[in-house]
Amino acid sequence: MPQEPFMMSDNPGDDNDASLLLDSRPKTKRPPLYKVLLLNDDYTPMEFVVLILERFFGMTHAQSFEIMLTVHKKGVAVVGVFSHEIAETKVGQVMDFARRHQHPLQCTMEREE
Ligand code: TYC
Repeated sequence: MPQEPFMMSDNPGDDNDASLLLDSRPKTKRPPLYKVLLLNDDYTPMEFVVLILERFFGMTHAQSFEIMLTVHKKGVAVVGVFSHEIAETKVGQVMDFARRHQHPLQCTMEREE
């Protein structure tokens, strides 16, 4: 049976699709950010938590001590906000370091709203 000649304009999503001309919103959606959380426990030494915050989160000794005390008193604190990949790396570094020193310290990540 006879075929219509192929026309570029038959393709949906091609340049003369009216919806493309009307939809002029710039696509500026940023990737989600992730909070890294440190959890309290009864066994990990305070100095060890301070060392972790200095080593992996670039905090001063004073900042580290303050955040460590917040976790100790409140049970949990956000210790940083990062891209998914960086947050995963930080959680991995903390969990490895704690495990190697046989401390039960827990570190997790959570998507920021
Ligand atoms: N609660 C612990 C103690 O009394 C100290 C501690 C602080 C542990 C923060 C974990 O994320 C933590 N030795």
